[in-house]
Amino acid sequence: MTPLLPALQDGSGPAASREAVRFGEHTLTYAQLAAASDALAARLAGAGRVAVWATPTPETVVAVVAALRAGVPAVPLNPRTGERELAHIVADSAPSAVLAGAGDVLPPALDELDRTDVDTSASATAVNGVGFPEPSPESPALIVYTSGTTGPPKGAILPRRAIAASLDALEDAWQWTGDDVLVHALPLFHVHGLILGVLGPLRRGGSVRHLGRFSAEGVARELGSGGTMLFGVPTMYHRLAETLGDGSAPDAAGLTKALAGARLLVSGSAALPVHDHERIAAATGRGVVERYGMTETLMNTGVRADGEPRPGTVGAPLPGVELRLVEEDGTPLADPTAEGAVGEIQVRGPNVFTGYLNRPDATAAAFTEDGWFRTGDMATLDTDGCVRIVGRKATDLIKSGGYKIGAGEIENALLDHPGVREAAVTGEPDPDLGERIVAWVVPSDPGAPPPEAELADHVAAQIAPHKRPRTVRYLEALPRNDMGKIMKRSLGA
Ligand code: MCA
Ligand code: AMP
Repeated sequence: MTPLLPALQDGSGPAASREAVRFGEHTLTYAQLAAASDALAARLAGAGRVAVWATPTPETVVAVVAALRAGVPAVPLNPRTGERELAHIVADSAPSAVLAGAGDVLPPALDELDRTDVDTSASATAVNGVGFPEPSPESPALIVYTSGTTGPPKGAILPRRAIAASLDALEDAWQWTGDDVLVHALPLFHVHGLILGVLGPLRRGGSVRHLGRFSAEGVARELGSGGTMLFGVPTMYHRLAETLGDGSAPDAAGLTKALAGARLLVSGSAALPVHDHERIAAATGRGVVERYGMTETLMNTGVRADGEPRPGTVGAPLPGVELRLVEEDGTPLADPTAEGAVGEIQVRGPNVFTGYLNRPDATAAAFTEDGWFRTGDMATLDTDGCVRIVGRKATDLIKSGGYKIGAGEIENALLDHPGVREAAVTGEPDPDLGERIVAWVVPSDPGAPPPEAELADHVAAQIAPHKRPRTVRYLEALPRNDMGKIMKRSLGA
C-alpha cells in the first residue's frame, strides 16, 4: 500500500537531510521528523484515539505525524477553545490521551486524559517505518471539529484516502512538488492549516515554514528567502493588500518583491473579494488563485497554476471530484451555465469524508441517497467550468476570518450569561474579516445591560475567542413572527 507520507518512510535516504518543517528558529529535517514521530508512534500503538494540543509548533507536527504513522486517529484541539466547547469535544471524541508540548499548560477539561509530552528531538529505536505498516485507506486519520447552524461542533471523520486524494489533486492543479517551500500562518487545528499546510508539503517531500502568527513582515521575510508558495485566508490577503497600499509605505517594497517572486499565492476558506485580488495583482503583478473546500470534503475545486487567472471564481472541479448544482428540491440544474442559473453545490469523490462522529442522523442528512454530499454553498457555473460561489443556503452560518461559526452555538453561550434574557446572532459584512459576528441582545435588566466586552469575554471563555461577538446591539425585544420565530432578516433593517 502506498504510504500517506512517503518521504518519511526512508529516514536515511537522500531526502532525509532536507528540511521538512520550520517554525522560526526550530527546524526539523525529514530524518529528524521521522525519528521523533516514530519514537512517539511506538508509544501510541494500540491507543484508540488521541487528542493533539494543536499549537503552531513542531510538537504539533510530530504529534500528528506520529498518530498517522501509528494508525491512531488524531483529534486536533484549538488551544484557545473555551471550557464548554472543549468539554463537548473531549466527551464526544473520547480520546485516551492528549499529546502536547512539554511546557504547555492544559486546561482542567483535559485532566482525565493521559498526557503524553511530545519530544521533537527523540530518536526512534525501531528502524524507521518498518514497525508501522500502512493502515487501510479507509481508516480514520483525523477527526476535525466543525460548526453547524445549531448545536455544538461535529467531528468530521477524515479517512487517509480523502487526505491522499485531495493532496494529489492539488499536486496536479498547482504542479506542487518537493521543491516547493510553503509559507503560512494558519492554525493547525483545521483542514486548511493542518492538512493542506502541513501534510501537503510532507506528502510532496517539500517543506513548510510556519510563521507562528500572521504578519505581513513575516510573509515578506519567508517568501523573500526561499519560500515559493503562500497559503492564507482572505483576511490575511486583505491585510497584505493594506500593507502594499499604494507602494509608498516603508514596509511595502519588501512585501511587493516577495509576493512578486512567489510561484503561487493561494487563498481559501472564504471568498477573496475581487477588490483585494485587484489590489494585490496591481501592486505585485502576481494573481492570487482561489480554491474551494470544506472540512467534510477537503478540496473540491481550484484555479490551476498553469491556467488563466480567474479572480471571482474558485476554479473548476479538481481531478477525481464530481460536482453538480442542484435545485431546491435536489434535482440537478438542467443548464447550470445558463444566465442566472444558481444552485446548491453537491460533490462526490474520494476527497469526501466518512461521516460525523457519533452522529448518524447528521451524516445521513448530509448525503443524498446516491451518495452526493450537500455542501450548502450556492453557486453558478461559468461556461469554462469554473465555479462562482454566490452565497450559502443557511444564513445561520457565519464565516469570519475564514472560520466557520454557527449562530446557534454563540446564542446558546450568550443565553448562559445572567445578564442576557434573549439573544440572536447574525453576520454582517466586514472588510477585514469578511463577516463580523453581531450579537443582538435583550438584557435581563434593561437598566443595566451587560457591557459589550463582558459578553465578548464570556463567549471567548466558553466557546472560543474567534467566535466572540465583535459588536453587541441592545434591543427591548427581538422581532418575532406569529409563530414566535426570531426574524433575523429584519434585525439589520
Ligand atoms: C481577542 N483574543 C481574546 C479575546 N479577544 N482572547 C480571549 N478573550 C477575548 N475576549 C485573542 C485572540 O484569541 C487572538 O490571540 C488575539 O486576541 C487576536 O484575536 P482576533 O482579533 O480575533 O484575531 P485576528 O487578528 O482577527 O485573526 C485574524 C486571522 C484569524 C489571523 C486571519 O482569523 C485566522 O487565523 N483565521 C484562519 C481561519 C482558518 O484557518 N480557517 C480554516 C477553516 P492570538 O493572536 O494569540 O491567537 S476552513 C477550512 O479548513 C476549509 C477546509 C477551507 O476551505 O480552508
Ligand atoms: P469549513 O466548514 O470551516 O471547512 O468551511 C467550509 C466553507 O468555507 C465552505 O462550505 C464555503 O462556504 C467556504 N469556502 C471555502 N473556500 C472558499 C472560497 N475559496 N470561496 C468562498 N467560500 C469558500
